[in-house]
Amino acid sequence: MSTKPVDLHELASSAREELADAGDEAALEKWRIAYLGRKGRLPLVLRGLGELPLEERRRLGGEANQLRQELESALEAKREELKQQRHTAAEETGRLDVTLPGRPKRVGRLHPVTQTMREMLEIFVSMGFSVIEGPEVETEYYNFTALRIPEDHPARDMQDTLWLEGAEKDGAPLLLRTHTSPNQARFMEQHQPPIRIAVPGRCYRHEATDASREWMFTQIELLAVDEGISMADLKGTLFEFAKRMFGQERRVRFRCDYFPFVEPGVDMAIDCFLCGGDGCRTCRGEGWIEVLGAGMVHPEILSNMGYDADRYTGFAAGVGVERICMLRHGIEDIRAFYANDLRFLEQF
Ligand code: FA5
Repeated sequence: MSTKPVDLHELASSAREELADAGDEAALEKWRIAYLGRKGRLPLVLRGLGELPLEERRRLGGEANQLRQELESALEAKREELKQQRHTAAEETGRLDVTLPGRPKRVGRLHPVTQTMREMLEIFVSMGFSVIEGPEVETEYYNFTALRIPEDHPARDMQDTLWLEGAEKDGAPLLLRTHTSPNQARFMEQHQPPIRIAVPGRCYRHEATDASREWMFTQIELLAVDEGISMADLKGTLFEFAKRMFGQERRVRFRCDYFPFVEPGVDMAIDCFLCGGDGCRTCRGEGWIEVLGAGMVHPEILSNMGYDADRYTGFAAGVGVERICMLRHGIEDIRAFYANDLRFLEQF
């Protein structure tokens, strides 16, 4: 049987020539159908290979495939070239090519800590707390003194402070608040019981950072003052919060803790999501992650605010929002929140 000799060289050079001459999208399509389409010249060659002797088939098959790749890339390049020409022409004549697809806009989203903060506030609001805010640049008085933390008291060292150099108010130095607790005094000075407030906001400490500590973090302060408020209200509120946030199965731990502005004081921790309580880097080997400090408002503070401390009692708490967000989503390192890596942030 005789087979018609296949002249790939002739095919290649006429394909290249015709492609170079194609001046618009329609000509390109015509060329594509003629050379690469299902019934095009090159596929025809490839289909005809079966009739050739093995050696010839191998050699020609390789060359034809190579040519196909070359022509496909040349087609793409030509398409791009024509597109560029259209752009330039449109720019020159001032016409807008409305047939070009637009560039998609990146859609923004809320930071995971903001999302968690809003979820937490929703829970507290549903329990009757109102949301208020206070300043991030604070006076020494509200951040420490009004909270029974006098100058030179070691409790000031518990929260390493970032002072604002050269800034002062009424002769007193200013600082970046180390916690949201200054809002307890700020609010009580201006209002009478009953009080139920939740105060979200950024706090700053001169900390050595690690997997669970940042130098900038977020807290929500809770304050409830009324007649007959007891430790049972404090525990009830915080347990209910933990259950709504994490579900029934999560374990919660209360321990005695010391804060000069409460008596008694406690801290609340939740079992580590990562190691389940065995101890790991994220929980610093403890098996628990501390999420908040709390306690019964010290009677001396209530009196200083002009309240009758025999009639009114109250509880306060300061919850760390990043820690709640970490527990919620299984985030191992707090530093990921503010490293500005979109690959991390876009997951939420
Ligand atoms: C306080 O800040 C007290 N103001 C809390 C308080 C309020 C106690 C009202 C009593 C009554 P503490 O320093 O423990 O306490 O911080 C409270 C929570 O804030 C911690 O449990 C933690 O969740 C979070 N937190 C504290 N420091 C950091 C930090 N460096 N990075 C991330 N979160 C932190």
